[in-house]
Amino acid sequence: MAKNSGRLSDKLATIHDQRLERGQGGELHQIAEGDTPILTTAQGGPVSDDQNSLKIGARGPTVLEDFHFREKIFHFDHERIPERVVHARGYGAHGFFETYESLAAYTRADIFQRPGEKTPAFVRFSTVAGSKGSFDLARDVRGFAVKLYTKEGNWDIVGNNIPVFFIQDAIKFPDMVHAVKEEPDRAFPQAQSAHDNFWDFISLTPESMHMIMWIMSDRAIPRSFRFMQGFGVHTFRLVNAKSESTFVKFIWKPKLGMQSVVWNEAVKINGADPDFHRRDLWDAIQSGDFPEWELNLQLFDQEFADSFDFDVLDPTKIIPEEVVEPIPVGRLVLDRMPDNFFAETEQVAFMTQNVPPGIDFSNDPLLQGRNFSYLDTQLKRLGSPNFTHIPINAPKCPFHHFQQDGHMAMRNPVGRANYQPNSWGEGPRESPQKGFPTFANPEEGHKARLRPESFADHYSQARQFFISQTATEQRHIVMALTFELSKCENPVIRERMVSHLLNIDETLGSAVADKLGITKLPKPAEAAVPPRDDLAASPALSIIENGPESFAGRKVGVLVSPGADAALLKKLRSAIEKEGAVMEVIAPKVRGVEAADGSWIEAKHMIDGGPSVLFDAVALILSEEGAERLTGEAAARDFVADAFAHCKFIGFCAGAIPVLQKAGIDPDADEGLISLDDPQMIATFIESCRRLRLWSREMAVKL
Ligand code: HDE
Repeated sequence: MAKNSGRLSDKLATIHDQRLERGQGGELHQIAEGDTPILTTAQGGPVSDDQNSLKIGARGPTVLEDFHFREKIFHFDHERIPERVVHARGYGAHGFFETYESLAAYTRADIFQRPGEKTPAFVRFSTVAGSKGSFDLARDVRGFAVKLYTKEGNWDIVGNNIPVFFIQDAIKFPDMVHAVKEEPDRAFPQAQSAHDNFWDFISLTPESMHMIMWIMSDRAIPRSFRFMQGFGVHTFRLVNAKSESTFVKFIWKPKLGMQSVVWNEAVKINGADPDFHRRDLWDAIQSGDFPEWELNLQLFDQEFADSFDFDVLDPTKIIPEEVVEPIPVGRLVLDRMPDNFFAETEQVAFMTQNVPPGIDFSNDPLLQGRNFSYLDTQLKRLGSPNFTHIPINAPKCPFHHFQQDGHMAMRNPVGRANYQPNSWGEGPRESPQKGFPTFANPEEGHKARLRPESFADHYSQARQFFISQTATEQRHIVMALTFELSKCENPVIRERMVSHLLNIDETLGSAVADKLGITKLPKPAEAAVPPRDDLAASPALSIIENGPESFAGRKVGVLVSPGADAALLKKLRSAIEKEGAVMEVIAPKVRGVEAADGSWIEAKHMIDGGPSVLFDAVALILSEEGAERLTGEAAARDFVADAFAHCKFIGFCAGAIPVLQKAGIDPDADEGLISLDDPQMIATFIESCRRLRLWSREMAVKL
């Protein structure tokens, strides 16, 4: 900080530099000069002036000698590292994993030996298609990558919120990713699959049909990271101390239940708050409402694998929960945000090949390809083979090896011996007993570029997913497909997609065709093997069927006006908070409003900045006069109209009725509109909110 030297230029430059500190009572006061650390260069040299570069005279040229300026700009110029090719936009948090019971019978993995054992964890959630600065509510798969710092090395479960993938062989990944990202000539659209290239590739890749059902479903527009499931996708192995292997699939289930938004809402959230998901995680953790997931295992043996309808190595297939029941084995709690986004969330390096002894791979060809890819990508992004020296990537258990040197080496071997075997008695040695024991799976065959015939059924599980959805969710799939395909300029691509949909479900195919204005249905696509229609519906696949039991963790937005009923608002707040939910007040002005009883109601948002799409339910506590004024405001009308159209529960007092009416809503339209004039009804409002949405309204509003 430049101190006053009496020069006019210093005064001009430092006029705003008042370092403020918050006192115990929350008041701000200026920090005393002696308490401020001295600004230095990266070399540690104290800086005398950080406001003016070194010049010949006040208006003369800048001199090369200004090492402070040079270093500062040099460092700034190099602040960016390449963003991830996929999953560029992400948000992470620290936490821990707690083991419920010993799983020693299945795995020797240290993390699963002792009940109650807590293992530090870091999780990064992400979207796949968009760039780092894209919006959160893209229709997209979400990454769900978990790093567990176990006592036998880091274990990364680099999963998604969808249990299947687009492709069966890793060699198709670059094509798939090129196709979904912005088109190379025009460099748009950003973070959207609704364009020709994506649907061209998909319609020529029938193995993607199961995944298409998932990403056209509400799974691809989650309400928040806290309300989505995570999946390891591939079949892995657990290996016990006797070298016996059990196949396993990993599933993370959110304690708060699943929840998604509707598409019209997602589009508006992206405008109102592009950081909706990261803000949600930040707010929850900062307020002490720590999100939690249970790790579930689906365990099965070779005999089951041989008898199952599909190949367990095929990553476009699931094993329905009704067929192999998931067993909860521990919980993941996220309780701390990173101190610095770049250092931790941006630099964290997940790798599928990071597995501790007791966890092993299967031959899933997608997993095998990933095991190659992730190491490569870290070198490109982090720029040095020493990326494990960055604290977020370093193991938290003791580690010893002879790797040395390279860019940014922070830890080199100590002593004379940097090799082994050596006669100096120095350094670590391998341990056949404790070291990673690769499962000795017998392998044989001819070298060939082949796709197994057991991977050939591309439609049956897509159909199973579709028929497992509620009518509301099926409608959303139809609408999503229609929206996406309507953005394709080439009608051939639309028709080709419809020909696949007809193989999945005839009503689905014809509904989409109808909405796209395709009058003559194409023939169903040629299928490698006949699609099956005998797979039973799996209720576990529906979000609506697996929603929460309470409204905890959700948010109610309450619109107030001057003259509002403060007592009613207070009762509402206490009921909402008792439920474990959050209430936020929206007012015509951000400072808040004066209530009828003269008290002051603080607001968090002004009406234009707090649209109802940011909340799970809304309430209107308005005075007659306040409502009258709000009826003239588009933002207020949109607030209620959107809440209604998105099937949200709406609590209101009598004064608010004109605003409802102005937005075209009959206050008696349905059970989702709840009068709060009788405070007893607050309980009814909260109980209704537990259902999250009044889906029966959807047909009436025809979004
Ligand atoms: Fe990834 N993936 N992936 N992926 N993936 C990356 O690694 C790759 C796949 C997933 O928050 C990259 O560090 C290949 C499936 C997540 O940092 C890269 C294939 C699943 C993340 C890469 C796949 C995933 C990534 C880019 C096909 C779900 C973000 C940056 C064989 C099970 C992790 C990076 C984070 C990131 C390669 C397919 C999940 C390029 C080759 C299937 C959650 O290495």
